[in-house]
Formats: sequence, C-alpha cells, structure tokens
Amino acid sequence: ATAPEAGYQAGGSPLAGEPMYQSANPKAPPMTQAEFDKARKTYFERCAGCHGVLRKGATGKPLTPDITLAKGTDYLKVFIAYGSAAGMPNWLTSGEFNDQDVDLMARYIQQDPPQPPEWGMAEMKGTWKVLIPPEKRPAKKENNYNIANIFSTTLRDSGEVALIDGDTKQIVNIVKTGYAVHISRTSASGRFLYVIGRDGRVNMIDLWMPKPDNVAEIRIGLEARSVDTSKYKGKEGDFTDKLAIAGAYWPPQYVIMKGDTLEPLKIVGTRGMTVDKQEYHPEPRVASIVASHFKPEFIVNVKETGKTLMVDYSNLDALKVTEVANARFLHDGGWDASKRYFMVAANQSNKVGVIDAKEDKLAALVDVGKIPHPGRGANFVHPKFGPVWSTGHLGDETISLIGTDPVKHKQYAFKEVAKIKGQGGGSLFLKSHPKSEHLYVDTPLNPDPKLSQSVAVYDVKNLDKGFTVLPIAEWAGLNDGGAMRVVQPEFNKNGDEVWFSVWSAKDKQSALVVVDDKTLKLKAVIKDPRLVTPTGHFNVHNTQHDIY
Ligand code: DHE
Repeated sequence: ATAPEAGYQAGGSPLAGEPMYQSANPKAPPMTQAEFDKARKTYFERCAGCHGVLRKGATGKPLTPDITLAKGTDYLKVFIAYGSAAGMPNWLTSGEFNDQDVDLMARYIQQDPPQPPEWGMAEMKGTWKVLIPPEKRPAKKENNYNIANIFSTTLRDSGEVALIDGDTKQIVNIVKTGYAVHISRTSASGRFLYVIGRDGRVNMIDLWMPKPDNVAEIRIGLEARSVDTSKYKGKEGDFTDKLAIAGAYWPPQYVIMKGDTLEPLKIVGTRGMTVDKQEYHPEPRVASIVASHFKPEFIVNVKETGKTLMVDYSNLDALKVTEVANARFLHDGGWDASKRYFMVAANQSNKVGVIDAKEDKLAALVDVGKIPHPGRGANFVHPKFGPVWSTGHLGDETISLIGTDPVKHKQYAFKEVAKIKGQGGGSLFLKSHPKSEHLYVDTPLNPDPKLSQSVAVYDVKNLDKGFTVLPIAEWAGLNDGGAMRVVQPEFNKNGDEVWFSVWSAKDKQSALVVVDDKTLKLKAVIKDPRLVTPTGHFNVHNTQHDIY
C-alpha cells in the first residue's frame, strides 16, 4: 500500500522546470538526452520531496550513485515498482508508472545527481518588485472590514490566496501569489500578510487598502515553504513590522528582508554538518520559522542537519546565530501557551524538540508517536497535567500530549504525559483555542475516505470519553463525486467557530465548512467557483498573536 506521505508529496517540486546540466556517469547504464530530461522531471515531481534534490536522503533513503550503482538496475526496479513497508510508494502497481518508467527511473538514479542553480542577492533583486511603495499606501485603514477576523486561505493549485471576511463569510479578494502556494503569516501589527509559494515567491498584502492586495513581492529561492515576520518589542528595540524572513528548500538558505518592502538584506546558507553523525549535508532545507517574543530573534529549523538556529536580527552586519542541537528532520511546530517554548516535530525521528526561547537552548527532546505532524499544534489545559501542547501523527492514530508548565506542573513538564486514541493515522493538523473546550483533529491523509473526510473532536476536560466525529465533507454537500480531504481546523478571532477546508481536485468543487464550537453543529458552508483547492487557512488575529 502507498504510504500517506506519498499523497502528501503530490504537486511536485517546482525545480522540475529548472534548467540543469546532466552528465552521464560512465559506470551507470547508458541514457539518451531525452531519457535524462524525462527522468529528471519525474524525479523532481515525484521523488525529490523524500530523497532530496541531491539524493542525500531525508524521509526517503539516500540514492547517491555510490549506493545505487552497487544495487544495480534490477534491484532498484523492484523497489520502484512495488514500494516498501518503510514508506516507498508502489509506483508500478499503483498505476502511476508503467514498465518503461520504472526502468527509466532505475537507470536514472544511478547517474550523478544534477544540481539546480544557486539563487543569491542578484537573482533576488532581479525578481523584487515594490508594487505600491510605503509612502503611497493608506495612512489609515481604508475599508470597513474587521481585518483581525479575515482568513487568508491557501488556494493551492491556482497559486492564489482567498481573503475571506470571517464575519460575513464573503470573499474580500483573490490575490495572486506563488506556485502551489503554501502558508500565510501576519506582521506583528496585524496589518500585513506575507504569503509564500513553493516556488519561493513571497507576496506581501496590505490589509488597510480599500481592497486588500499585493504591495510587494520577491523570489527568495527556487523552492521554499516558510515565512514569518519580526515580533519583538522591548528594551532592545521595537521591531514591529520591521523585518520579514523566508526559508528556502533550494538553495538551502534563509533571507532576512525589510518588512515594509521585502528588500532582501541578508542571505544565510544552511549547508553544513548534521547534528548526530556530524557528516556534511549539501542541502539542509529550511523548515518552520517563528519569531521570538523574548528576544529580537528568528527561530529557524533546519531539516536535514537537525539544528535549530536562533538568529539575532538586531544587527544584521554582525549576525549572531546560536546553533541549538535538536534532532534530524525538523519540520513543523508551534509555541506552547506561554510562548516561551517552541515545540517542533523532528518527524522521522518520532520526537518533538522543545526549544526554550528565553534561554536559547534545548529544554527537552520528547519521544512521541510515529511521524509527528502538529502544524502549529494545539494548546489546552488538562485537568491533571495542567497546560499541555499536543500533536497528531502521520504514521499512527495517536495524539500525544506534552506538559508545558515547568513551574506549577513540574513533574509533567516536557514529557509525553498521555497518548489519546484518534480516528486513525494520516493526521496533519489539530487545533484548540483558549476560549474553547474542544480539540479538533483532522486525518486528511488516511486512506479510508470516511476518515479523510471527517474530523474527531474531543472535550478537553474529559478526554477519556473519546471523540465525536463531525462529517465535514458530507456537510459541505459537494455532489460531483471527486476525492475530498478535510484539512486544517482554524478558529475565528472570537474562538467560537472553527473553519475547515474540503479540499477537492483542481477541476472539482471545493468548499470551506464552518462549525459552531459550542454546539458542534454546522454553521456555514462557503462555496464559490474561485475557491480552487483550498487547504490551509490563517486567521489574522490568531496568527498575529500565535493563538492555537
Ligand atoms: Fe506543508 C506548514 C513543508 C505538504 C499544508 N509545511 C508547513 C511547514 C513546512 C511544510 C516546513 C512549516 C512552515 C512554518 O511554520 O514556517 N509541506 C511541507 C513539505 O515539505 C510537504 C511535506 C511536501 C511538499 O511538497 O510541499 C508539505 N503542506 C503540504 C501539503 O500537501 C498541504 C497539506 C496542503 C498544501 O497547501 O500544500 C500542506 N503546510 C500546510 C499548512 C501549513 C504547513 C496548512 C501551516 C500549518 C499551520 O497551522 O501553521
């Protein structure tokens, strides 16, 4: 069977379209130029997400020629065709590849990996556009929207975000962004939204405009996933809306930009040694980034080296980076309720690293279930364990609760204090809210449509009671028969309703479903032909204040 992660990779790397020089390895089976070109495209679309651009391995095994040549074509073909229990998809038997494709890919991965181009200051400046300069922007809010309750919804396959008024449920604007757009984050003031596409394009949207729209954009790399903005205000200065940061998968680097124009100021590469074996890694991708509330610092999580970088942005000319040893394959994460501890999933290590943002050190490495995937996680107060942060898992059905209060609940702090049973594996996101008594857990990558189309809800005061199932996709009332996945709970500003995406294929109807948090009843369904492949959604207020 195909592992859930394979579906998760669908969409492919934007590097597939980049020109690359491909040389033949004299020891490898021969290939024509046309075969190379076809295989390279397939590799970036299907394989690079797990095995890496340079095939050094990440969630998938390394596939460098020293390894693949020793295995040989016949051996490799079996793996590609039938997959493995460790998570390799069965490309032939699933019907995605035919026999020729399998043979082609088995020969291709014995060649030297081609390297995509670098992307430095000149390339960034070449793509940087200030569409509306700061002095021409509104001096005050020029619309009647309650902008704190606007949702920025990712329209993944149309390369846009939908800005939706959370009060009226009307679409405010559909804004053009990067390819296979990924996440939105807000500035510290809540006025600006920053959106990153998988192609490394960052868009900056001004919510004070009569019709909120792009005011600046830039490409910070050829492939990327994360963006955030400076949030520190204190004795070392007021950095509200001053800086933005984006992290790239390729080239492996992060860039700090001016918060009002996206002018790139400082680029820092992440190539280097891994945390455990201390081996050189040529493409450590930048995963989640958050802004510290304690210090003028960005917290940058580097996937393949397993390091968390505390980047002090107070003096970019004498950049101080504290390198905290964490665990490999850092991915997504969020703050605990006090916003002192950043909880980040080291997904293939089955651990959550706890970063103390006040002391700039690792507070703990907590063993959890198989492939934790929290999004930003969910915080709530447990009757016994006190404040906890929680994560679901891609690889099993459990939800892990980790105590986060080292003062009043010391014995539970930074330990997995409970494992609760969920609907099934394939969970991506879960959410609660300080005003809610519920915890919502999605399972969009579960192979059973019943589970991928519904969510589990728990009463946080009575977790032993088990969960209630909300049939979100059914409530959306979409009748065109396509595959649907229900993804990412997100609360509104008041914390009394929860939004979900019903994510259908690009050519099929999708919807957003809004649930009343008190009654767990359907409150609204938002349908519009412009809502193409909605996935993540980000409430301005909750994102601005890191409430989850
Ligand atoms: Fe994401 C967050 C990377 C696939 C929806 N995703 C993140 C973060 C990273 C990441 C590093 C953390 C960003 C941060 O906090 O700064 N995502 C990746 C991948 O590498 C991966 C596995 C494969 C890929 O090809 O991109 C991937 N992600 C997906 C999807 O298929 C999802 C479900 C749908 C989509 O829109 O593409 C998806 N990822 C999200 C969302 C968040 C996210 C909604 C933010 C969650 C939040 O609450 O903050």
